[in-house]
Amino acid sequence: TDASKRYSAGVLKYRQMGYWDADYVPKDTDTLCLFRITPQDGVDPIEAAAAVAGESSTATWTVVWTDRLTACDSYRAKAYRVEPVPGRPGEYFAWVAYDIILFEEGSIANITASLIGNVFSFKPLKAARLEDIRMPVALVKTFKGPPTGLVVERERLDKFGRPLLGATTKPKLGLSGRNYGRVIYEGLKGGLDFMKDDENINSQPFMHWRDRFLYVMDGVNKASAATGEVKGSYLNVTGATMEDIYERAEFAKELGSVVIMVDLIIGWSAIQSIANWARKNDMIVHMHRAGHGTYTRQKNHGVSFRVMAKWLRLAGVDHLHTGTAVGKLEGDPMTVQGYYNVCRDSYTRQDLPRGLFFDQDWADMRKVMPVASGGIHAGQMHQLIDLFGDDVILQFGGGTIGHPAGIQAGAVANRVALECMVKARNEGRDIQHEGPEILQAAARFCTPLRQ
Ligand code: CAP
Ligand code: MG
Repeated sequence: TDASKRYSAGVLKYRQMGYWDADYVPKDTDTLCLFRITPQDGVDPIEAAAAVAGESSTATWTVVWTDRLTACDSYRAKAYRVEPVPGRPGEYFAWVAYDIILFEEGSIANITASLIGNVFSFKPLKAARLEDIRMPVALVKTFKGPPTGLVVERERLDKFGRPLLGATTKPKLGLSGRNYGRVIYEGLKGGLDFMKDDENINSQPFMHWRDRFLYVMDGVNKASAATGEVKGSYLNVTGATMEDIYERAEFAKELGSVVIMVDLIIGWSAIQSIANWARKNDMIVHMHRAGHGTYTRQKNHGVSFRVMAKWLRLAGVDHLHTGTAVGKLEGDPMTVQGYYNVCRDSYTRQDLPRGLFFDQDWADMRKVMPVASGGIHAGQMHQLIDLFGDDVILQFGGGTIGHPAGIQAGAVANRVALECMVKARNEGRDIQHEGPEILQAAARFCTPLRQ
């Protein structure tokens, strides 16, 4: 084929240039990456792995004179292991080690510019995916991590021993400020802990951001007063510029909100900046992973969400959408549980069935509260608690606002389903199997749940 002529051994020289070393023993201070690569037909997988190591560290396509002006050996990333992916002909796992000198301290932008900078459009590969990453403690400690973290968040909210409940306000777009505030009030009054702006609500003509914030906080304050519980609503501060984002965050603080929200699409540096702001202002940062599917969905190309979750924990988010495994959006249970581990562990252990290829020492970095969202409802409460335990926010948008008897009834149904399931679990019942029965029993005394 054309490809084999273009890329066969003798044309690619990365191996010869020193980017492959089968005897390399990774150092504790190295960053380790596992790439899934699909070389073009006729391209030697080891040469392809060496090319990934080369292009994601120091190399270009040929030897350059200026290499001799650097301590080039330690600056070269080393591909050190290549294995066929079981059951996936043409795909190979390639392990690559990067010396700590290659990365600026505390900068996800810098790490990503190297690791996912060029290699994903590199011609000798049909496809490439960054499956997992192990960052050394020495690098982890250059990041500040979540501004609040799940332990401190529970203390501030005074809520323990159960998952938290939320809901995304619907319809996504089009409500006026006053109608929007009404949804917030009803959801919180009915028993939810949080309401949430949707990913694409910013400052459109039908509701400018200041109106949204004012009416939302009015609803939050009235619901807190009515229930005696701390309540919040994730005010989406996503905007066109960092100045807009800061202005919106400052206003949220002025109105007494405990939480702000940003979308993943604002980018790594903006995320790290807003995390710094939140650390100084005692604010919880809710991360909506809008756009992640463009990186994460394809199994042979892109970046897995476990890698994104690791970078987001370092960058500094408190809540992170991590998938449901049972709702309307793709994700299989074991893989999704692996993402939850990345958010909540003190030390993440290698766990191949959950897609975790490396141990990751978090050096006591604060923990991220994972968020399950996307097409879930009270009828799945037993499955959600069984899969994810207590440290999770269960978010039902359509599953609250679509209740036949109204928004407040939807919230009541969710809170009652949650409380009865946690109680049953604490009494030692097997909720995975008895869940539907437990819900039916509670529904006899709770009209909204029955509906
Ligand atoms: C959910 C949602 C969330 C997605 C995000 C939506 O609404 O508001 O944005 O769940 O996905 O727009 O679909 P429903 P993820 O509760 O009504 O389904 O958490 O996977 O990032
Ligand atoms: Mg949404």
